[in-house]
Amino acid sequence: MIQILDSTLREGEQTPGVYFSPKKKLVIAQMLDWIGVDIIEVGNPAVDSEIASSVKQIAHAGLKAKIGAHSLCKIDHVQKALDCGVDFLGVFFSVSQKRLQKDYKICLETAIAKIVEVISYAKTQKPDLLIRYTPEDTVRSPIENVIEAARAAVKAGANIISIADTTGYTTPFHPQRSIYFYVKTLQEELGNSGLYPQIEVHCHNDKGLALANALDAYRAGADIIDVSVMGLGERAGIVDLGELLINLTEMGEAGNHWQLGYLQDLYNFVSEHSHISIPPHQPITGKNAFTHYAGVHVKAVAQDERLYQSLNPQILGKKSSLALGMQSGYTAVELAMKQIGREELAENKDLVAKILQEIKVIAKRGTPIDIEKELPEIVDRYCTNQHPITNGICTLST
Ligand code: HCA
Ligand code: CU
Repeated sequence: MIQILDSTLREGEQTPGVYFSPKKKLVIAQMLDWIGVDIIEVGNPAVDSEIASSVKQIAHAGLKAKIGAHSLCKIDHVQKALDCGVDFLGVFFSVSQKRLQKDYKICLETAIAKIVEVISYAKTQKPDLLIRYTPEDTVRSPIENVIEAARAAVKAGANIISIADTTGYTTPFHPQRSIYFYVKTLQEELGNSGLYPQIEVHCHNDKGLALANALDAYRAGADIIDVSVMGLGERAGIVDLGELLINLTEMGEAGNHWQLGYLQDLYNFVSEHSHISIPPHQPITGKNAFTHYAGVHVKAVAQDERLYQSLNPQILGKKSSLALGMQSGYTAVELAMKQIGREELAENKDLVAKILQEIKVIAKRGTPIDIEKELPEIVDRYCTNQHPITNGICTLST
């Protein structure tokens, strides 16, 4: 069964300007746990003592999810992570030719010796620790280097090898540049050595392909997929949690054990505290994700929502809704009037037509019309006993 690793608190906090206090981090972790993610990556305890105490607090909060720390390939970083009592440790170190030469200034053998030393240390200190090794920028590194480093890491005690598309380089269907190719090749090459680690994927969204690549990895048989709330992360971020879960759910994955009803609250919380708003047209959690607007749509949806919806909003604890504006038709106004409790007036065809005209004029201001607030005011303007259209049937005017 596919597992989800949420990295909102680690990768997500690498979004410029984003900071979650330890209290907020705990709330986010709790909500992720209710949703049912398998691993929560909280951060690198060596970066800051506040992050360390947060990792420790969440690791001891009694959550079902495994709690993880991120770590550079350094013994002192690993030790700080271990001191927090985590269940999971992610160690990353690139084996790309360029990185080895230009940044680290070491050869592959030295790099592998370092990776082995650090992983063996962690495994010895805590044998039941789940250890992930990530050859950072995996997909732009020579595949031979990746295989060699992965083999050594697994032999040293790594349980998981993560394929990191650190720069959003991969493309589905490309023969060598797809994450599918990397998952299959690693599984095969490691399998040939009698090694069967779990394969994780970490897909960045630089070309808008993070979700597509994650699904490509799923198709190839990856075991773990990294996500974050709102896809937060470095540059264009990573895979969006809600989008991935809905896609996997729709494919019948994981026996629907995710509690998708908590997604909206989690997104609202993260949006509020990251000061990054959710775009209205964001799938699943955007304000308009289940809102119908143009006349033809609303008329059809009034008969059967599925005519313009492939997803059932109820699985997210949501309902579909209606918007009013320039594109609206008669049915939308009628339905909106019923929604605000003016059923009796909704039967007055002349009145509905007049209100529709007025709505089309208001729409020219170019911002959404609030049905609950603005429509009653519009209706009330017609609601006087003297008004020729509503005379005698308007019950609410005083
Ligand atoms: C980073 C890079 C990383 C690491 C992923 C991992 C990436 O540290 O910000 O450790 O599995 O995209 O390669 O997020
Ligand atoms: Cu990343």
